[in-house]
Amino acid sequence: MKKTALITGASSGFGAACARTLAEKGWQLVLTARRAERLAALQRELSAQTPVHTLALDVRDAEAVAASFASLPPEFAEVDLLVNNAGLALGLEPAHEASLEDWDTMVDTNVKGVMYCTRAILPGMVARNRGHVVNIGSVAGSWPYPGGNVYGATKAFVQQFSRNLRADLLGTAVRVTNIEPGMAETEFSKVRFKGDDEMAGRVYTGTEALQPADIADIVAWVASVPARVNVNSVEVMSVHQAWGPLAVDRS
Ligand code: NDP
Ligand code: 8X3
Repeated sequence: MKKTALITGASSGFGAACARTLAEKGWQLVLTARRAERLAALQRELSAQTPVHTLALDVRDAEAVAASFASLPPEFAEVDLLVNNAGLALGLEPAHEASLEDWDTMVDTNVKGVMYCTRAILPGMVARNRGHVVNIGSVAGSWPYPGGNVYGATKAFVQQFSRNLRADLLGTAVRVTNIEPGMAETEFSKVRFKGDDEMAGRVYTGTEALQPADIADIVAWVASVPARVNVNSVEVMSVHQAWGPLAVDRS
């Protein structure tokens, strides 16, 4: 019988790539995001390969997350792999100029969405003593940069939440991994710059960023290692990205 992966944010970027890679590796899929038409297109693409169930869902809606995960069709109800991928950055302004509304949206999606999805799926995993939660964190959760303020802080939450989950799950076979990518070419920058394609394009111009399939391969790998192995975290950057020096004000 096929194992079931539930992917949030499957309508684009890493999430869609995870769907394609996991389908190839023999997983059946529950694909969720807000844009139902994108999920339907992905379902049409993949359903010859593997069973796919789609769920239009906003991860910020605690009740909708709990209700829709509790009423998955029986053949998809036992989730073996939860990929908490839905997330976003909004804006790159310094903290004193940033929009509070953007900050709320990032906290609601990247922090609370991950909490809601995990809390809904985890009891079944523990009861079955089987399962894996893969969170998509970011290098921004460990390394500060100007304008990263709340986005980076939400990913620091994801990092520590992942570790604390594993602490709670000791004694079970349920695994937790935090994947921490650097710059990757998805719709991330288009969302961050609110539809400004030129600004978004500039992020990736003249360099070679990570591609969605690179992250999907890592998700598939951490899920495929022997059951005794828990990959706690994977930090990954393009070879064209590295850390900068500490900043000093000499004005
Ligand atoms: P994309 O913008 O391409 O994809 C983001 C996905 O998240 C979309 O499928 C979107 O679906 C979904 N999403 C956003 N808000 C919600 C919501 N409220 N409810 C449900 N789904 C939502 O970006 P990426 O693929 O790059 O982003 C995926 C994850 O990777 C994010 O958590 C991001 O922070 C993280 N990340 C990205 C990096 C990058 O450089 N690209 C690097 C490090 C981490 P829809 O709009 O249809 O709801
Ligand atoms: C996305 C990577 O560096 O834009 O999490 O924050 S970065």
